Amino acid sequence: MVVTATEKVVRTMCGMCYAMCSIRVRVQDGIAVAIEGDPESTYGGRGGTCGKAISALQILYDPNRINYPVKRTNPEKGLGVDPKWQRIGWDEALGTLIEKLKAIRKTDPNKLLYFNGPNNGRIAATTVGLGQWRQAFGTRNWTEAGAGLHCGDASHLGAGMNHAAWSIAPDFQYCKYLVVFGAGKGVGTGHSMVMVGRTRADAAYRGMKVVSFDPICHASGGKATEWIPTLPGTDLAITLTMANLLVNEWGIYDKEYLKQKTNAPYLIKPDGHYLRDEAGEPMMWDLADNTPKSWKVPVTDPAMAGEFEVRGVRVRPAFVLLKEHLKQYTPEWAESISTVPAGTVRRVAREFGENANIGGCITIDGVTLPYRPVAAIQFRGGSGHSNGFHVYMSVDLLNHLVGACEVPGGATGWPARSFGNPWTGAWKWDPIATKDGHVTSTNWPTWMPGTWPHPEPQPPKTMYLADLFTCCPGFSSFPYNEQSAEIMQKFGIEPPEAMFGFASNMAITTHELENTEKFLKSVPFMAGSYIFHNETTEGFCDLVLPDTCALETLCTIAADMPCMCDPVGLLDHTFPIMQPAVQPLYERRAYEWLLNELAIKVGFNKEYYTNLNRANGTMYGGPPPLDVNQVYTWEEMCDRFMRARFGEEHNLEWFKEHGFIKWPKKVEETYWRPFVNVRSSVYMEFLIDHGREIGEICGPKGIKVDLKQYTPLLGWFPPATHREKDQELDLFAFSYKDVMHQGGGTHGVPWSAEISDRNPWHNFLMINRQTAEAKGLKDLDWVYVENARGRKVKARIHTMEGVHPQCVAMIVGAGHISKGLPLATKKGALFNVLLEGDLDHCCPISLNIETAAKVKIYKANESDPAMSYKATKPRFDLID
Ligand SMILES: Nc1nc2c(c(=O)[nH]1)N[C@H]1C(S)=C(S)[C@@H](COP(=O)(O)OP(=O)(O)OC[C@H]3O[C@@H](n4cnc5c(=O)[nH]c(N)nc54)[C@H](O)[C@@H]3O)O[C@H]1N2
Ligand SMILES: Nc1nc2c(c(=O)[nH]1)N[C@H]1C(S)=C(S)[C@@H](COP(=O)(O)OP(=O)(O)OC[C@H]3O[C@@H](n4cnc5c(=O)[nH]c(N)nc54)[C@H](O)[C@@H]3O)O[C@H]1N2
Ligand code: SF4
Ligand SMILES: [Mo]
Repeated sequence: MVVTATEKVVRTMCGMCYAMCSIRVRVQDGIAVAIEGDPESTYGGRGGTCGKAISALQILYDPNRINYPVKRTNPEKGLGVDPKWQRIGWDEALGTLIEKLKAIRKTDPNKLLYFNGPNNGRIAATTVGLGQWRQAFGTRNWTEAGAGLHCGDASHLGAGMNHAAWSIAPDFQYCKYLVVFGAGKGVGTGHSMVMVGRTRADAAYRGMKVVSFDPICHASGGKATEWIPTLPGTDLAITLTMANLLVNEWGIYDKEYLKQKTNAPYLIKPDGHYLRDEAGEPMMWDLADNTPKSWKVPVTDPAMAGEFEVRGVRVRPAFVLLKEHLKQYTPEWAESISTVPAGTVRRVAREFGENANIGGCITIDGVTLPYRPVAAIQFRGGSGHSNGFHVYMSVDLLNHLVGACEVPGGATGWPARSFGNPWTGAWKWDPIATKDGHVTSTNWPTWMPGTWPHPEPQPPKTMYLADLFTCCPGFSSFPYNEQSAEIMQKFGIEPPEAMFGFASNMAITTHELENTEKFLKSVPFMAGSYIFHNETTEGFCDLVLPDTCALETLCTIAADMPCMCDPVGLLDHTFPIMQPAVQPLYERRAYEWLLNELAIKVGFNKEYYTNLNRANGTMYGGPPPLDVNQVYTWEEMCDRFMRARFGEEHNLEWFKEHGFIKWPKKVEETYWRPFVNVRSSVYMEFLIDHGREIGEICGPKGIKVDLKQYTPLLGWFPPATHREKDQELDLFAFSYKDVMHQGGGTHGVPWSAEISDRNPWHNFLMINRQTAEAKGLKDLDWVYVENARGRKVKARIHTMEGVHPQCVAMIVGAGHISKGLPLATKKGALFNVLLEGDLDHCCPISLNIETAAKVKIYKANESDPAMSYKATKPRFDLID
């Protein structure tokens, strides 16, 4: 970056997505004029950024930004209703909010439904708000718009259980063969995006092969060596078949890994439960002396085959059951479900197994490690379905079968292990063994204390039902969906009196709009901090506060959710801060500041500071940063956080100058699996009891849950799209994300909007050319896409070869109707209208909703309404 004498460079973090890469901002006479990646920081593209980062300049100076607090003067609420905003002062805005919060906290704090979105690149504000602030206020109710329920419920659950991590990525530094089931890792989306992209590009140059199963040849398929078109929600059929071929036909599996690092040798009784010793610990059969032993004592040679009798009970290792169970999943059967030719499934399975190099080793920095250069990964595309948990676990089963977990070249959860920084030892966490020898994390960012075990299901008290469906990491389509009010009423869960939070557009990002609208209209008071108006603020907020954007924000703990943005593989540990490139314009005030201000004024700052001192993992080396009997400014808190983590000399001033701090990662941190005595699950014993308990809680209330999926062995469960009864619905509709957009937050940014105007991937319905022709449709025709309930959206088609002939697809986040986003309105279509959110349409284990829909399409006129989001047809029960 060339800088003149009158200019300065500010080192900070990009806030355009949750990867939050290190950037440098050039500031001329107090005006931010250019952005580039920070070449010295490992946190990001080492100089590069993605296209979105640059457009942050336009967000900073956008004339449509919210610059002053406003209040609603129109008592009517609803999508598309004019709120008739009236500008007010901060004193009045804060006064109203403080009074409301005080009253609720005094009577019943659970009547506050706290909300936020994770998509804004303000991760600390998200986690602190949802975690420490909400807890200190005292409400057990929160919601995160479409987050989790579209993308991460199944993935984070599975990655937590099996990798003590939020997500998994291939170890691109050593991987040779990667199979992707619906993820854009390193090609446009996902965690640590640009950093992963950089290492993936190097791997491609080195010759790594990537096979992408995907219904469309967009970024994931387009950047792969091989794109294999498949139907949405059917990855499970392919992965189960690959597993069957590996273990039953070819015997390609890492027996030593399975014995030592998974529950494959645990002995299973005829009722499906573990055989346990007197202390309740699961047991294995030691072939060395032919005796059953608890996992807690050394077992020299755990049996992986055979049948044994212990205390009069016939038991078999879980691996025997798994092997037998998988036999039913043949390539021909997988083809009948997914349309992927049997020979292709067979070939990919074989290539995966052969590249796994089972038994091979590599020495890195003097440490010899197993070398398994293959990985199978997925994210929202794969597991965003009503069979999501089984999808995640069966994709990951492939990694476990060949021993490719947290070893060079394999699938690595990030960041499951950190030894702490060399100065103070802070920033430290570990994967450790807990109940039944299964792995858990000492740094887990959800409501659960760790990644395992999952609490017993309870009659729910929370609006989002994660205390009933306790595997759900905490985000669900409750209380927005059609069944919510009924279920809440049956369990005596009181509706909220107020909603407060920031940066979420839940009115349109959750699922179909009809029931979300109904719920949001029923909430008496809603206040939020935003940078732009959107469908949620205009339709439902009574009070909107002007937030700063990332370029105006100070937050030294912005990198506190390492699972979203930390350096992957062996790349250096790096901790950057977010700091203002320019002072906040107009009357914008940072949400981080607002949280502190409200805690002080409402009177729970002591609880808030206590929670902040605890934080996740061992974030602090010495004494906690905050004296809970003091009152601090946000700036003082930012300074204290840094000194407590990185030593007195690394105070706020030091970080303002340097932007980030880094230190080398050790081989044993990244490739921790061989060094830690923990096990992952290839057999889910706990699901038997969870299923029974959920049935006992829900059955008497007349609430139907698809309990068949509560089974310890991974199996094929057709997603809702495959259970749809209406034969007229001949196409699968699904959505994808694109590197140029972040959720629905960027479609109104001028540069991004201009690209979208020229790029068919952004505003069109993508359809296979032959399919369109067979329906008498041609490029640029207008059509309605309609789901089983008669909800429909109008879209313009773009025909191409690179989409499965039985599918249509749209970008997510387009089709805005908000007045506050003039460049985004009337562009593209709002895909979510087509998604139902009820229990029929969600994974009964993780609560991930079904993100694909069976639809029909038919010709429309350009002048027809953009959508008709209310159901015209009754609800059918899809659970049998
Ligand atoms: N640029 C950008 N980056 C982002 C985001 C963004 O909006 N834009 N959002 C962030 C968030 S919140 C998330 S959750 C992540 C999401 O990150 P990803 O999950 O990586 O991204 P998606 O594009 O949602 O889905 C990945 C792929 O799955 C495919 N797909 C859809 N259904 C199926 C299916 O059933 N099977 C298979 N095999 N493939 C399927 C899609 O076509 C797409 O190519 O990205 C994060 N990063
Ligand atoms: N239509 C649609 N539906 C989706 C998705 C999608 O991309 N589009 N993705 C699915 C997934 S995977 C997820 S995680 C969820 C996401 O659900 P949401 O979080 O509701 O997604 P966004 O549409 O990105 O909305 C984010 C809002 O935050 C605002 N914002 C951005 N930066 C800041 C900031 O610094 N401060 C404040 N106060 N506001 C800010 C944006 O202007 C935008 O209004 O939605 C799910 N559903
Ligand atoms: S990946 Fe995300 S954080 Fe990184 S440069 Fe792009 S938008 Fe910014
Ligand atoms: Mo997401």
